[in-house]
Amino acid sequence: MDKPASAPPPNGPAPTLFGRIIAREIPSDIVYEDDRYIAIRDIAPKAPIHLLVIPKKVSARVDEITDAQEMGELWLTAVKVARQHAEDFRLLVNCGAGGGQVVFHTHVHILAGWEGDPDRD
Ligand code: DGP
Repeated sequence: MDKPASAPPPNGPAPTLFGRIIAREIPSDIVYEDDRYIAIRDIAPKAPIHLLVIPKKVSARVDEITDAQEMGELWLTAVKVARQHAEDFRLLVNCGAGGGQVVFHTHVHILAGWEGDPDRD
């Protein structure tokens, strides 16, 4: 009998780029890891310190996370990792292509390390 068109592929959904980094299939500079999150250095840094905090539980975009505890834990982890690298920092999430998202596996950007005002010309 044919499977319905909506059935997932037999081996589950294809891993995301960040899923492949978590699985060590793609190398990255890992700065933090626990059983639920990983943090890596961004490959194209937009600040002297540019890290990405990535939940191991896959969601494509941050607005798919509807559980307050899960959302809170993501932000608490981002703050914890940020504080390991800088006293002052910026946390940023791009949500959807129109919001600048390129990798569709939820992640929080940590940007830091500027000398003085990051928005100064
Ligand atoms: P976003 O636009 O929010 O989806 O940000 C995706 C970020 O991921 C972007 O700043 C560049 C970074 N990135 C893309 N590919 C790789 C990679 O293979 N390794 C690492 N470390 N970062 C990557």
